[in-house]
Amino acid sequence: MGIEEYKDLLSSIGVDVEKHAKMMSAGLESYKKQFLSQPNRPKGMEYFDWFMSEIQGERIAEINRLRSQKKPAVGTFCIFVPEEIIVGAGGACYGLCGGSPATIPDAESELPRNICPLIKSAHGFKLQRTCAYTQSSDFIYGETTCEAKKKTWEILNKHHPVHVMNIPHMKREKDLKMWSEEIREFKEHIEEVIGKKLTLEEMKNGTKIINEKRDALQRLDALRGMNPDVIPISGKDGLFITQMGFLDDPVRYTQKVNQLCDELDERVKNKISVFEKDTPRLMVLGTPFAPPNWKLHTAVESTGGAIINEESCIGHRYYKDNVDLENVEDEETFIERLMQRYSKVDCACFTPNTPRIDKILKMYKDRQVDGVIYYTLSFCHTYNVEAHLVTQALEKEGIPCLVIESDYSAEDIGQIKTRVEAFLESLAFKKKAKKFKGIR
Ligand code: BJ8
Repeated sequence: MGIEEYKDLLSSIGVDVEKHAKMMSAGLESYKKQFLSQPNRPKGMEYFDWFMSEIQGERIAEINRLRSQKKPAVGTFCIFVPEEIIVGAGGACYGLCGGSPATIPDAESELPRNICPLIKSAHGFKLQRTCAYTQSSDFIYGETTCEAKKKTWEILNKHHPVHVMNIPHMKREKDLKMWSEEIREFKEHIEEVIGKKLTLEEMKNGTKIINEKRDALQRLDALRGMNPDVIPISGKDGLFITQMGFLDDPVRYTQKVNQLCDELDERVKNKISVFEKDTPRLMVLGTPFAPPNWKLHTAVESTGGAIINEESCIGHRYYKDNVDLENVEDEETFIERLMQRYSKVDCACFTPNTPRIDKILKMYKDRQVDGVIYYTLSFCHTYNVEAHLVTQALEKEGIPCLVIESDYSAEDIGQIKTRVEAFLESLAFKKKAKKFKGIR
């Protein structure tokens, strides 16, 4: 079905249907150009292509059907949201639109120009009423990870209900205790929305669903990057699948990711790669890629490189840890386990954040990568400042790194491509030299 068929639904939830249709057709066009033209895509991508066509249609209808049964719908811009509780309540937890430059001019009527584009884009979507996910949500989950987000919630709350969770910036015992309390409060907020108490079994069931989804993404991650001679899927498709994991129904999504992984498994066995032999293998580190932010991946993969992993919140940081449900017999222990899992997230909002650096070095070695790109959104102070510590550690290990700071505009695409090209040339040169010396 096309978006046209959902016009009545979209207008009933307050979407500006005309503007929304224009935006969607531009988005679908850009998707077609950047994704469908790739050679030798796995057959399993057909589902994700279909999902893209229904992203603001059938999926929105599904979410609104849940809401009509008094199930919660929660939108978020951050992976600290305890989605296990929402899914346990039978509801939907999803990422909100925040990756397009088209809504930024509107946002700048209320927000300063010099803050991160993700926040401005997201705020603009609400002001324009062009994100059907925002319009479908009972509330937006906000957190206190960075200054710009924290203050934006106060303004956004005037247009849409926001529940703010206080995320500590250190991980001392007293901080973790507070974190558990915040999770408990979040659970109570969900109970208010649905008008009933949640049982431990329901929450454990939601956790199993999300653990399985993260398992499937870990499997995809390994298939993308752990076989040095084969890259069975493009980085762009890998990123897109991960992005869709923040929107799709988690049970269906897990099944589709696993199906695709079966196909990739075969490709690895048969050495079917989507890139030519010796294409430089790159890992991307840093801030999240909210759809339709495909700028860096398109620049790299159209210039002769392959991205095999994203050390990002739309990536490895999201799925690397699961919630341990072993011997969880009461709510207290359950909340504690959720907190333990979430406190392993190594967002740059924490100080110190050294486990992130150790993890990056390990990921680099495990995946036999040729180089890394440290990507940060403009004006993201935490990731921008942390770049210094990360690049210093990389340098010490002799790991080639390119730092790119960018926003959502198309203005710097040429410049990014030129810098990536030069970086890839130097990597190709190093690769040849290593081969000559007989080292991989
Ligand atoms: S856990 S990375 S999703 S906060 S909004 S911090 S880019 S200036 S998104 Fe994030 Fe959660 Fe951390 Fe991940 Fe910077 Fe922009 Fe802030 Fe951002």
